[in-house]
Amino acid sequence: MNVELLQFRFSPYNEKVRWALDLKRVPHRRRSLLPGPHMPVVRRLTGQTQTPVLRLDGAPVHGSACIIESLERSYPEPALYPAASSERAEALALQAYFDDQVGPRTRCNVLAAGEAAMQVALDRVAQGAAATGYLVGGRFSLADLAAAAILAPSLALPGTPMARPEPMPEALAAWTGSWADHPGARWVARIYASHRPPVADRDGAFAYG
Ligand SMILES: N[C@@H](CCC(=O)N[C@@H](CS)C(=O)NCC(=O)O)C(=O)O
Repeated sequence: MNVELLQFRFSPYNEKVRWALDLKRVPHRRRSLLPGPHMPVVRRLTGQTQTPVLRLDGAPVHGSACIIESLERSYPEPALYPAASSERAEALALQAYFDDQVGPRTRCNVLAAGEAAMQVALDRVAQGAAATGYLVGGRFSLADLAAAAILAPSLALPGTPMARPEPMPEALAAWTGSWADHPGARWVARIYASHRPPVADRDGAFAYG
């Protein structure tokens, strides 16, 4: 398959898709777009303007959840969806919570709503993963990937594709620093360290083998 990702480099939704591509070792190209000038390019392909967009043999798919669903069909191994249907439903519901509730709110990290959403989300992962280390079914799944990627921009995660350039602006350093000791933040760092393949985050062709 000819696979091309149209992306923003620093974006949790794009990071979800990159993580899935890297985990499944899908040979692909990444095309980084500049916010603003990306609009006509993305609109022409998908009728809307959000990234990520994945072109699978030319056919564009948009929305990180839809893209990962397409990848799961075309590249089933390693599976990100749990095999049992009840666990799959749980993982998809957690992904929807992080994509639709947590991501948009924590983006406004200086506002009280952003802080409250971050607190609830970190508590939720800390509690959800307390028994087995994972959110669903005792093994790494879409739920862990989505939670970690969406929480990553609010945490300092040096050495990962979501690391922030240093030095961070003061307000951002204060925001990321304020969560550092939360068990949920430590869980995100552990998931990144043990399940995010360490590939270079750059444009161009990715060939695995
Ligand atoms: N629900 C979407 C959210 C995607 C999204 O918010 N993308 C942002 C970047 S983080 C974007 O491309 N914004 C530019 C625009 O809307 O024109 C997904 O899961 O892919």
